[in-house]
Amino acid sequence: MQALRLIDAPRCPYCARVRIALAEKGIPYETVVIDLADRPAWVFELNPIGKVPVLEREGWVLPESAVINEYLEEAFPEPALLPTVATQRANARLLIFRHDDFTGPYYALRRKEAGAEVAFAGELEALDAILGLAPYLTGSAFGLADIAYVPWVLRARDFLGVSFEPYPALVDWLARLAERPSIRAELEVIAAL
Ligand SMILES: N[C@@H](CCC(=O)N[C@@H](CS)C(=O)NCC(=O)O)C(=O)O
Repeated sequence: MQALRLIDAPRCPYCARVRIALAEKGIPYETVVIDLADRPAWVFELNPIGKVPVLEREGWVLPESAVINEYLEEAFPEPALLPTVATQRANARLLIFRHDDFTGPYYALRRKEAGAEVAFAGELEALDAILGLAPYLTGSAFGLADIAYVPWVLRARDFLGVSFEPYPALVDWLARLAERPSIRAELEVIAAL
């Protein structure tokens, strides 16, 4: 197989999405870690907006975590990270597409903006409601929607001091996810930050 290369930053939750998908699928890859505070100029040659993650495969370059993970799902279909039923696949994509609604309040909370705590609580409540109906965000199987959200949920818990007591289904989901080697590896990355 042609080697995959991930331009990565440990503290980046978008990079975490790709690390988790690669680990779930057991895809071998090389990592090039960059310092987000002092990004090398060549990152802008790969991605004009200078953001990571960036995936490279034999000179072909792909930025954007959600697009990278869709690519991985198509290029490496096993194990599947999207449901097989079209309506459920659409539900997964909708959650990923609307992820900015979740991260807006998350980053506002990180910046300690007024009202952010309440707004982020509303987002966690919404996730908790979904997870009250099924073990994973898009139903009975772990997949790309779970991967899209969990890096921020873990960082909110571990770095922003958010209490998860009001969200029992979310707590159970995190416990289920922590049994997966891909998530355990991320927990180690977070612990080392
Ligand atoms: N939409 C992008 C966002 C990636 C992103 O914002 N990455 C951050 C690190 S977590 C970054 O590279 N920031 C540098 C910058 O904003 O200039 C994705 O999903 O990959």
